[in-house]
Amino acid sequence: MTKDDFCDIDIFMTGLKRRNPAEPNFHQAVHEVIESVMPIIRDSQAYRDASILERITEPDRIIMFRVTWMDDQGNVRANRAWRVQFNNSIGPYKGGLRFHKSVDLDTLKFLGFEQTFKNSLTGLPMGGAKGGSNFNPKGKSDAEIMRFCHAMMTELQRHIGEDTDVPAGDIGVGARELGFLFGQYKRLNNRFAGVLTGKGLSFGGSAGRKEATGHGAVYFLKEMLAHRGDGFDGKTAIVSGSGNVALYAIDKLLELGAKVVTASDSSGFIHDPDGITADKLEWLTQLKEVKRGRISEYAEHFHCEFHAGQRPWMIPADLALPCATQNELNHKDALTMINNGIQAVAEGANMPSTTEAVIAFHKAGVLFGPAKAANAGGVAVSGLEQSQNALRIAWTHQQVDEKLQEIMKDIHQKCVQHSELNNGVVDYVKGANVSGFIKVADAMVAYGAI
Ligand code: NDP
Ligand code: 2IT
Repeated sequence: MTKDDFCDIDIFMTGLKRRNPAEPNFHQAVHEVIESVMPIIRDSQAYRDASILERITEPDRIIMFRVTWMDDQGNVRANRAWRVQFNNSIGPYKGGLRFHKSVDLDTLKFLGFEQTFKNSLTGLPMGGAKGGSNFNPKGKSDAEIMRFCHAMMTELQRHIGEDTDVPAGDIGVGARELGFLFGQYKRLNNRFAGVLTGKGLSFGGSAGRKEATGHGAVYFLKEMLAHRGDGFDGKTAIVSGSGNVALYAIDKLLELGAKVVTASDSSGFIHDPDGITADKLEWLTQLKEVKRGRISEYAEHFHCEFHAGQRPWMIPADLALPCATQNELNHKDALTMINNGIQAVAEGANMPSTTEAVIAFHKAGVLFGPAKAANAGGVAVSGLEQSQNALRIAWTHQQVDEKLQEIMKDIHQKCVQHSELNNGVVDYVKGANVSGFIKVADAMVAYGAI
């Protein structure tokens, strides 16, 4: 293959698929970035000479290991875990850990690849990584979760460090899991250092980290709306998920004056046409964060509809925030939403919209905020947690929130600067990909062939 072949998207993708067979999520994530950045690769002799595309799509290293733990019945159980250290050109590896039965190498490679550009967009010195396990936390006792987390950290601890790789939470990994993970790191290493983010407030966590992804996604949506002279007043929103990202996205939407009519989990969604109020959200947060109950209980408690096995995209609304998981919003959903008059979509989850759905939104002139820009607030506040840990200080909630708002504004500005108009609407996908890519690629060029 010649260097010029790397400037042809189809030829490049054929090679990538051959090198990474049976990894459709990774292929999807790479394809979207390559489409956006190919014009600048064609224009840049330096990027071509450095084989940037070939290198930036290859993880620096992948660590795969067994996690052995004991369940409450005394059975010995084994799971598989990974840490994909994708790229540390602009800072120590940084990215979450996911515990879900669906986790495999494909999922973690797509997430690590996306994280590299998302972290770049934040403007903070963070490389890209992702990790996790196919451990299924559903139905497990606190003691089982603790034993699994301790066993996982027993191996992971040798691969992480505040200047090496700093994991955090993701699906199935929240405050409880991060506490167990950090406790085991500290026990094994006899060091209290910022090797994880999303920690509890009493042991080095940052104010505002818990809220940051959801709040940040709504701040990004606010910027997209403001850019065309619009706001939240009188708008209705549909949200998927009822985990960390969804709950705090709903919280900020309510604060800024939108009406939120849906939330979901893996069993279905609730439709509350009167709107989720602050009191109802408080109840839902308790249900999900403390009782670890099912979303259908909301419908029973507040007497509204529960749609089993369905996603909320059929409910008419002005705004949509997919905040559950990848590829949860497909082409058909997008067409339904467009027919129902959707105006803007902000991705709280990672890659929740399929490629065809994104194309449909663009064609219809819908404002579309892609994950790596819209949900970057979470990792941005993780970066601020690292800074506070390094300085051994703690900023107030207000200080962190002000910085988060500035960062989301800055990401929006970068997207506008690096995009082009698509149907008269800013192409945020292109803007985010190009802006995130350039910083990482320039660092890689500066290092030479390593
Ligand atoms: P949580 O585990 O807190 O919540 C996940 C939510 O999504 C739950 O409601 C869960 O339902 C639902 N869900 C998960 N998997 C599926 C599935 N396969 N089908 C349908 N519903 C599903 O995770 P987070 O809120 O932290 O993460 C949500 C998304 O946001 C993910 O894509 C994550 O990568 C992304 N993200 C998270 C960040 C963070 O800081 N936490 C930062 C940036 C992005 P159930 O409980 O029934 O499984
Ligand atoms: O997808 C993500 O950005 C996260 N799960 C958060 C990563 C982090 O390091 O805070």
